[in-house]
Amino acid sequence: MPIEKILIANRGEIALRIHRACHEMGIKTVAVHSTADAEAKHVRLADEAICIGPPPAAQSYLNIPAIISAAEISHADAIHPGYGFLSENEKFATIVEDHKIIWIGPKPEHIGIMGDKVEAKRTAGALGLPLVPGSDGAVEDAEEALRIAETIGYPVMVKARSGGGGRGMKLVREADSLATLMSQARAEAKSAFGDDTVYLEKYLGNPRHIEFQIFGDGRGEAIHLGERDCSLQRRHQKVLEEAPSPAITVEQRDHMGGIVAKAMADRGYRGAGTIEFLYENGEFYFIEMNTRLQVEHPVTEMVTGIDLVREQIMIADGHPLSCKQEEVRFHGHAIECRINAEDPRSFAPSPGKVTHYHPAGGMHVRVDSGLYSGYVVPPYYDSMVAKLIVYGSNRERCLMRLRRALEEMVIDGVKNTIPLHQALLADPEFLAGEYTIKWLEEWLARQPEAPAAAE
Ligand code: MV4
Repeated sequence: MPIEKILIANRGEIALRIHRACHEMGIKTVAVHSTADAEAKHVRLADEAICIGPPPAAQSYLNIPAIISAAEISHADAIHPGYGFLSENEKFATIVEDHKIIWIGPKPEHIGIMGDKVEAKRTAGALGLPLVPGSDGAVEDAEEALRIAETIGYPVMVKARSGGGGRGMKLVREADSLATLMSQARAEAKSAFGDDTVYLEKYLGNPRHIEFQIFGDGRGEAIHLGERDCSLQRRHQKVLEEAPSPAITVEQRDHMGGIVAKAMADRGYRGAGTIEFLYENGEFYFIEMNTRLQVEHPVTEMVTGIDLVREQIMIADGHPLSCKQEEVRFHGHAIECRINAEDPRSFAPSPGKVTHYHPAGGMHVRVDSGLYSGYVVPPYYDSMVAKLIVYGSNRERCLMRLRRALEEMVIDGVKNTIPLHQALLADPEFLAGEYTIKWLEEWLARQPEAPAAAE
């Protein structure tokens, strides 16, 4: 029996994104929501909606028994976790499968391996991916760390095995501070993740963040859908993403893409995944792998024409990949702006009632958002409220269209980051594609007046 009903274990724009793919496939949807999200757009559109708890995510979107019960009661065939929340929780994936519910995601063991950054790095190395030079696995004590740092050279980074996304990292500039910073990193990792295991890497001073989208069928076939450049970020929160990367060539994409796809095929990886690299001086260095759909997946959809959520659902339902590598074609350029309900200058959250909402439209313009006029942005969750994704036949035309779309878009009643994106689009370095992971924070520091002045 094919999948007929999917429970969407998420909220906001991604819940709506998944709902849309389901209905295009003739699949019914079950929304699960907290009391704070009873009026959410995807809850209204879903075929069924079940309240699973109070506003705090720990009691609702992370509440495993409540979500499994909702799936049982509604007779959902499958669960799509979206991103964040339970999407990379090996235990949850295992419980879902134990209940004979289809898990729309990677094999639980692969979620586990990639969640352990030491194991992930070892696996990536064994599969032939280029690594950041560093310790071979966990580092036991300061003495060992000093020895390794001596051979790779300073500065080095101490990273937590259970970290990722920037949490639990320490930059060490010289031998004198290594022991102290390493025990600090251990203590912070222990309290944040309950795991004080750390490892060591050479510090890359000014890289770009480039990630490859891959899909596997779980039976030894895998393809890549090219890269995304996610270097524009502030405090580990991505602000804008683009595909392709302005920094790499078609040959580099084909080469690295081929390596990552082969690695995933060899592992029997199933579903969507993202392989993250730091890119510096023409070289790629693996840092981690995400075993989920990502926020920025639409830029890949725009340049490949492939619906990634549909692909996830098809694979989970036992179908082969929808195309072979040679059939994947890359066209033009796409950029996504993350629009947050935040002060565009201070980034302070700005929840509240959206009095007027007019999404941008027109050719090659996509807005993924659960907003509508009268919607109240709740204060309990991530502040991202919309994604504006724009396509152009090349980067320049994409930028022109993006400028036009930002001009058109109206979100009144809550402060938002549209003015930030407009200011970025006036910067010559950004327009030239010349930016690294450090660039945005430095740019923000030199902005004299609030871009919010335009509001
Ligand atoms: C690094 C690095 C420099 N050298 N590793 C941050 C998030 C986590 N995924 C890995 N991160 C980094 N690892 C070495 N050896 C710099 C970062 C980093 C970063 C990476 C990607 C995107 C944004 C970033 C912002 C600050 C630091």
